[in-house]
Amino acid sequence: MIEAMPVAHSRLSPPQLAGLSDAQRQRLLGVTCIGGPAEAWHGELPVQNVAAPLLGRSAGALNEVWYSAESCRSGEFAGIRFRVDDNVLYGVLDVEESAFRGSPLPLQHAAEDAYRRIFALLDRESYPHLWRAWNYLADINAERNGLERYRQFNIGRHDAFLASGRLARGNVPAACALGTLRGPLTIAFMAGRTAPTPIENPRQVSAYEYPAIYGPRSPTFSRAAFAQLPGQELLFISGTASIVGHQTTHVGDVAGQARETLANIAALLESANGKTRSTPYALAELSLRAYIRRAEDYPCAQAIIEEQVGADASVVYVQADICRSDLLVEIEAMASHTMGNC
Ligand code: 3EB
Repeated sequence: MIEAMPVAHSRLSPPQLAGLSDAQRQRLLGVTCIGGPAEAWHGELPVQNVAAPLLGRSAGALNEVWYSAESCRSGEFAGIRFRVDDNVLYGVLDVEESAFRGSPLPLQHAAEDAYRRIFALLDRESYPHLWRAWNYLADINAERNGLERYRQFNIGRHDAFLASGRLARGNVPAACALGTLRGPLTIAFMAGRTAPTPIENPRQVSAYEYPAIYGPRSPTFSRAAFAQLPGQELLFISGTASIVGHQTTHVGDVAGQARETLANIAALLESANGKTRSTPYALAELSLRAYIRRAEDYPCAQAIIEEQVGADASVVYVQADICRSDLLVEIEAMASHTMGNC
C-alpha cells in the first residue's frame, strides 16, 4: 500500500485486511465487504456490508478498500460514519426501513432520508460535491404498495437532491443500485471539494431523462464521472447494462447482454477520453465489478467479459439483482491516472 496518489483503491482478502499495520489502518478511508460481513476490529471505520455472494471464487469474502496517502480523521454525523483527508470524504450509511413503517412507501422515505442526511453532512464538512454513490437494497424488483422498490428508491433519491438544493440532472454523481439478499438500504459514497465532470454515453438516453414508463421519477446518476484530486484523476464508470436508447436489449440472452454492456462501457471510455486531463483510458486497465443476476449465467458472462477486457484485468463477480427485472448483467468500473500541473 505504498502509493504516491492522493487516494487509491485495492482489493484485499480478510487475512490481508486483518494484517494491515496501524500506519496503514490510519490511511484507510473505508471498506466495502462483499460475500461476507466485516470483522470486529474495524472500529470507527466506515464499513459497507453487501449481502451478495461472490461468484467464481472458492469461498470467502472480499474487501474493497479506499485509502489515502495521508492519515485520515473519523467522524459520525446523523448516523453516517465517515473518514476524511484533505481532499475526499468517504462515508457509509445504513437505513432500516422499519423506521418508516408508518409510511405507505417506507423505502421511498428511507432513501429520501438517507440522501438528505448525506447532503447535510457534505455541506457541513465542506466536501460539497458527491462524486460516486454505491446503493444496495433488498428485494429491489419486488412490488410493494403498487410500485417496484427500485422505483420507490428513485423517487426518494430524486426528492432528496431537490430538497437539498441540488440539481437532479446534468452534473449528478456516478452511481450503481443493486439488489441484495437481505439487510438495510446501505449507501457508500465518495465526495470531494471539486465538482465532478460528468460523462454521458451517446448510445444511451441519460438516466435522468428516462421516460416515465420506468417510474415516476428518473434515476439520479450520470453514466460516468471524473473526479480531480491534486495530481490525480479518478474515473468512475456507473453501473452499466444492456440498455440502448432507454430500452433493454437482448432480453433473456445473457451473452448478448454482456456484449452490449461492454459496448456501452467502450463508448463511455471514448467519451471519457475526449474529456480527460490525463492520458487515454483503456478497457484492460479498469478495475471492474460485474453483477450477475443468476449464478448459472456466470460462466458465460465471465468468458465474454474476460475475452473483451483481457485475462489480466481485475474483475470481481457478484450475484445480485439488477434494477430492471429484464436485466441479467450490470458492470461498473474505476480507474485512476496521474495528472500533471495541479
Ligand atoms: C441503467 O442504466 C441500469 O439507479 O443509481 C445503473 C447505474 C442503473 C445506476 C442507479 C441504475 C443506477 O439504468 C441501472
